[in-house]
Amino acid sequence: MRIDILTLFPEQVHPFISTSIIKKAIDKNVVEIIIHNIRDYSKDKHKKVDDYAFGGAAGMVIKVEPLHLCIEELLKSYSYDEIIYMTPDGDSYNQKYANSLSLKNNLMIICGHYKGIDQRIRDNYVTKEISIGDYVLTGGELAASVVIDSIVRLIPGAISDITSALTDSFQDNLLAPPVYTRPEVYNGWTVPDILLSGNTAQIDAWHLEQSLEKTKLRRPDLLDSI
Ligand code: 6GU
Repeated sequence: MRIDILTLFPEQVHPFISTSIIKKAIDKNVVEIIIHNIRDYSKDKHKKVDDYAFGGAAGMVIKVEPLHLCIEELLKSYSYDEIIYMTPDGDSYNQKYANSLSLKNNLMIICGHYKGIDQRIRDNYVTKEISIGDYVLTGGELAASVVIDSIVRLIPGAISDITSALTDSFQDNLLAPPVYTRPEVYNGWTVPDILLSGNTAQIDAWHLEQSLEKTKLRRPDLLDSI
């Protein structure tokens, strides 16, 4: 997979792709992530990339030209399965969405700032608009990083234990059951006997029961969609 990120703040995304699973996936050529600074495409002599909103709305808007030039430059060399704009007024992001994006080859992700980007970019290029939750972040960079993390870990080869990704919370619309590791007793605190029994059928049943119980308590809305 190739992911192109368009941002005014490359330094916010950079540390994220230089560590952990994402870094390993890049090193293993499972994914290629290229960050583009929108400001490099400004024709303005002061490299200005934002301007006042027409109609007098409060806040600055990212101008159409630098985004247009940056996108067109990339389109000369690549075609994209999706051109994604990160925005709090986008569609809600969830595991199902992550699963579907993880199957794509080329993604472009545009990060907004201030009051957002000129609508004409959204109308003419963007194919998906994503929000990661009902709160407002300063910019799309953190949200893009969240989306990239959730996608890359699903690509075969990115994490060594694929069953680990498949048994995550949400993968079956259930929250994950509790987990324990050695020692069996610590500070007088014990591990449920069933997990030490070696009876895999009973252990699977226990996991499912715990998942259902937790989901019923914390996220009953998830059970409606099963
Ligand atoms: Cl994608 N961007 C911003 N700026 N804020 C958000 C968001 C995105 N998703 C939730 N809040």
